[in-house]
Formats: sequence, structure tokens, C-alpha cells
Amino acid sequence: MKVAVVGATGLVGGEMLKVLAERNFPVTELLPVASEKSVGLPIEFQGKTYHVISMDDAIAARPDVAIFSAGGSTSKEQAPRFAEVGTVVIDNSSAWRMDPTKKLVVPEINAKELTADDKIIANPNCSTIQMVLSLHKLHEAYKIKRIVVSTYQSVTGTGKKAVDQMLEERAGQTASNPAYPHRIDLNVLPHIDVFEDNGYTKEEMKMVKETKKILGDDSIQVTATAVRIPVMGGHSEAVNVEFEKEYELADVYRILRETEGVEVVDDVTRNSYPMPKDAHGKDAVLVGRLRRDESQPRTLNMWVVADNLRKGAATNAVQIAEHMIQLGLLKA
Ligand code: 11C
Repeated sequence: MKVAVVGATGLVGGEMLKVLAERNFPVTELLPVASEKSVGLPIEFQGKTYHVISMDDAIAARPDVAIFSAGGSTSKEQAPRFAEVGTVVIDNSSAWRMDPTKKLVVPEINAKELTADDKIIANPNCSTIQMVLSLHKLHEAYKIKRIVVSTYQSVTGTGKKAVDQMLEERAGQTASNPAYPHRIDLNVLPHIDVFEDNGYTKEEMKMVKETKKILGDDSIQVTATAVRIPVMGGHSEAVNVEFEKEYELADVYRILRETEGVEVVDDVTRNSYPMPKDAHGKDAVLVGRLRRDESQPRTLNMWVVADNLRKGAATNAVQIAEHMIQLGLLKA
């Protein structure tokens, strides 16, 4: 299969290449695509050296699938051009997620909705993916009424510039090209993406809107506070979820242990709980600190951690492509 990775030189693009190789995705020809300034740069993939090509050259090559991680405006402009030449586009930006004509897919939850008409498929935001993956089976069992979530997000979610900012600050330097309006090392920013008119950030509103769309239930109430912390390795989330129906904690453990893609890490007698350092490089969403919210009925507290570049981005995108192959919707 001819596979284009658009945004191949970015943090997520690099992870896409790693995940494609690890999962033995049937790549016969790789088309690494990036902005004009990166054209010609070497990219290693499965023991071969490829060179970055331009968007136009990639479209002319008519790839079977293009996995995009190049930002919203690039996706808005370029994804339809790939789709026009018959390429299936899996897009990791926010450009198409809330478009009612596009599917927003976490394969374990809603890959079955994919059809031959889906030429541009949206990959959700990383913070949303890990939360809904940990909750969808509980939603089936108890019906979610309301979610209150606070995130603790890795600088890798912003990209290389933010990683460099943190490492420079950690080395006692002033960041040469800061990604954030304040220092991030030894600090915490209650600010991810831009502020919207309602006082929430775009990241917070993504969690509200994307959750309803993926779980196919507009009645679910979500309120979020998204926070950047000086960590690499993964995003963490404190999730407080109120159900319509009463639950038994033992059943919640059983359901989560049986949820594909979820790993329960929860033994406080051994100080065992999910941490970003342990999620790093893994595809599983780690869930722990399960406990009843004693302040109101039918409500659960949990702590959810995942590698935002993997299940939160690259792995989920590649899994969508794999499902398209299995469903016969993506062919070489
Ligand atoms: C962050 N969640 O951690 C963001 C990165 O809509 O795909 C991913 C943004 C997106 O900053």
C-alpha cells in the first residue's frame, strides 16, 4: 500500500512512522510529506532512507492512504485534494472533527460506523481519546450523565518547540523560541490552545464536543479544565463521572479489565497507579485510583493516563487505517 505521512518531520509524524513499522502496516511505498522547507530531508523507515516530498508531488503519486498530522489549516486545504484523487485521509487535526459529514473515530468504540463513503476520517484530540476509551463500556453499562475532567498534559502535545522550551528552562537557560506565554518548567499552565468567548480554552471545548460525538450521545454533560504540566511521556486526567444507574465498584473493575485497549493499574497498597513515565511508548490507556465519589450518588473518580503521541494520536490513526483494511474500505 502506498502510504503518505503528511507532517512526517513533526513529533506525531515521527511516531506515525514508528507505529506503522511496529505494527507491520502493509507499506510498499512510503511518501513522507512536509512543508517546502523540509523537502529533501532524509527519513528512515524500515531500514530504508526516504526523502521528504512536497504536497503536490504526494498528491500526484495518488497514495492509497494519507495520514495527516500537519495542523488544521493544512488539513482543511490539502485533505480534500488527496480525497479527490481517491486517497483515504486519516486526519489528526481538529479541522474535520466536528463536521457532521465526517466520522470521528476511536476504533474500539465506533470503527463499525465507517463506510466506503468515508474519504476523510477524523482522529480525535489526544485528551478525548484516552478519556472516552476508558469510559465507553461504563457508559454502555450505567449511562453517563456528567463528566468533570481536569487534565495534566505533557508538553509533547504542543510539539518540538515546547519540548525545547522546557528542556532549555530545565538547563537554567531562557527559552530561545518559547511555545508558551509563560515558563513551563517548574510551573503549571491552566491554558491549552486558545481561549474562546465562553472563557474555556479550545482544548477544553474539544473534550466537551468530541466526547458527545464519539459516544453518540448529546445528552452527556462534560466540563473540562485543561492544564499543561512540565512532563513528557503522556497526558494524565482526573475524571469524575456521574452515571444514571448505580454501580458496584467490583463491576467497574471487571468492565475496565475487559475493555480493549485499557489496562487497570490500581493497587494503592503497593503505590501502584498510572503515571506518564509508565505510559510512555505504550498504546494502552492506563486507569487507576478507582474510587466512589462519596459526595454524591452514582459517581466515580478515576485517574487516566496515556501516551498522547501514541493512542492519543499515531496509534489511533494507524488503527483506523487497519480497520479500513479489515472492513474492505481501504485497498491497495
Ligand atoms: C495538546 N491535545 O496536548 C493537544 C494536542 O487537537 O489534536 C493535540 C491537538 C489536537 O496540546
